Amino acid sequence: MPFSTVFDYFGFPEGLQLAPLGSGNINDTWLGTSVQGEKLVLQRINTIVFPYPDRIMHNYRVVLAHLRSKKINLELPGLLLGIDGQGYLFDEEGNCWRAVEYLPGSIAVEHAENAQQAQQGAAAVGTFLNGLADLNPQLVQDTLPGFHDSLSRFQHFQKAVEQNAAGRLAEVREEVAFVQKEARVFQHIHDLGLPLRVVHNDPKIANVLFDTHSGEAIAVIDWDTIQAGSILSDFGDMVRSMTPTFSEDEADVSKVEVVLPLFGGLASGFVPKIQAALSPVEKEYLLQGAFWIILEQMMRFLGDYLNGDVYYKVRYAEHNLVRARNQQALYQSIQKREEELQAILRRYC
Ligand code: GN1
Ligand code: MG
Repeated sequence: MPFSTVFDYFGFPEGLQLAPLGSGNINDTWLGTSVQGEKLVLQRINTIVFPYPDRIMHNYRVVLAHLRSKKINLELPGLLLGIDGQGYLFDEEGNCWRAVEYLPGSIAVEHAENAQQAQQGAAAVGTFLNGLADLNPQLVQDTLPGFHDSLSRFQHFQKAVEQNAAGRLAEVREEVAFVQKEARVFQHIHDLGLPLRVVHNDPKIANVLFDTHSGEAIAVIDWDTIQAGSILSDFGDMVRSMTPTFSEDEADVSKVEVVLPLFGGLASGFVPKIQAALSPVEKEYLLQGAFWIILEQMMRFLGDYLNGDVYYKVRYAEHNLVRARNQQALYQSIQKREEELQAILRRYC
């Protein structure tokens, strides 16, 4: 029974109750509540996706120390260090466990309910990234080498199409053709020669915690993907998750589109927090980050569907396909509104 090893390692009190928490697509998360009502977050890291937990922990410490030294206006949940001070444990079954502090009175959402929430969420991510803007990227390690290297991901996607491992190609030819046609976006991004920075790499709205009562965004969580990358991809992931009124799981694609007031909220929250740190090329091409990341996400879901659902957790057979079509609809709506979105962005940078 792995839990007893985990309990001993972290020194959890007897009687701690575990309940599933959150909606992560990769790791498993539980909320632990002690008999006295104290809470903590326990996670099982998917080591097929994250083969280097030691790097995750290294980055966590570096980022935590850096942000704490700045006294930024965000909660920064600490790690529980365990008996050896490493903060992670491989159990007898080869699973990797770690635990972090719980932030009381906080909730996560799957999409923005209104412009104010988008603004709050994006401002928190802006504050977070601005705090990291002067952190030397060489001080963090690649937890997921090539994570947003879309050119390489595209090669893998092409292989998945060729191999057709799950025999699903015939039903998704149109979606495959769409990705192949739009893939020039990846080359364009590559050719911009964007500055490398320490970024989050997964700042979707579900990774921002809001205060249950005031609705204020109080923390940016899920730091496993933090490594050197581009600010455009973080901007893109916010557009992806904060500007539609439905989550990536919505199957009715007619509902999935960029909502201009939500985009306005996002831009007005994010840009002022980070503007001073942005280079001219980043400012000019910020919106390209949305095309990049939404297409990349469509390709990742579709590729996983073709491969037989080996990467993302799925709740039903068509889940990855539904997500891919959802991302396609969002991408197309951003194409349609590009000029308006650019005009909104220009108001802030
Ligand atoms: C995964 O595990 P989670 O839900 O935080 C994925 C992200 C995707 C996201 C889509 C390591 O994040 O890249 O954008 O699903 N994380 C990894 O919701 O692949
Ligand atoms: Mg994540």
